[in-house]
Amino acid sequence: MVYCISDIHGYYDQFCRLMDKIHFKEDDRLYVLGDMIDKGPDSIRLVKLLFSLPNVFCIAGNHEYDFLKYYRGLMRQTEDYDGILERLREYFSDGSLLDWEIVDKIDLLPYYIETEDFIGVHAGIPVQGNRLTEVERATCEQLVYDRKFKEREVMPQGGKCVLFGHTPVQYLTGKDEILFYPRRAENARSGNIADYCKIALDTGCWIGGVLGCICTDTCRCFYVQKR
Ligand SMILES: [Mn+2]
Repeated sequence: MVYCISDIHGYYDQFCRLMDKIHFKEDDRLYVLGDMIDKGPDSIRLVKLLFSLPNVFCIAGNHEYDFLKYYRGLMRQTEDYDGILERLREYFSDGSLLDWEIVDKIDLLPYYIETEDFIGVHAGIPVQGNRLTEVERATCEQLVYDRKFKEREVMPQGGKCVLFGHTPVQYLTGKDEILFYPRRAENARSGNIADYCKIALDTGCWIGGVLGCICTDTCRCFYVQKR
């Protein structure tokens, strides 16, 4: 099975409980749509786990992007690499776990993923009217900070379903659950991802304590609550 999640924000324990709940195993795949770090207690512990699993594919969100901006700023100031690593460790509540390998892996994250069934981005893809622009031509900033894509009236027709995070669904509907945008009203409960133009995945685990993921093969959603 293929799963997708976003905005885990350092909630390592909750993420592990969610993976237990879906019985995530070696022949499954998980796509993580950015904002793995910041806010929660275990950012580095979480990315170390994600980067160590061959069937987990991560992209960058605005929190990884902002971290990389800070990192590049330090690199311009000094060649004292031990000092830079020290400063980077102070960036995270569990920063003592940070090493150069993790910094390099964050630096190498892509900014979107595309499968046979969907496109995954952190915040959104620029649209012209109700047409998606080509995701490979968007800038990293557009993909991680987009403010327009989440809006209800943006219903891109044609092309693959777009999965995105970044804005807690609570801010859109008041509910901590994954939000589906069907292409046509009669498809409102479809189990086929092609029947949706976009799906919002950020359940806002750092606000309401709910972390969710979707199985993109069935459009079933799974949730765990903060303990
Ligand atoms: Mn974000």
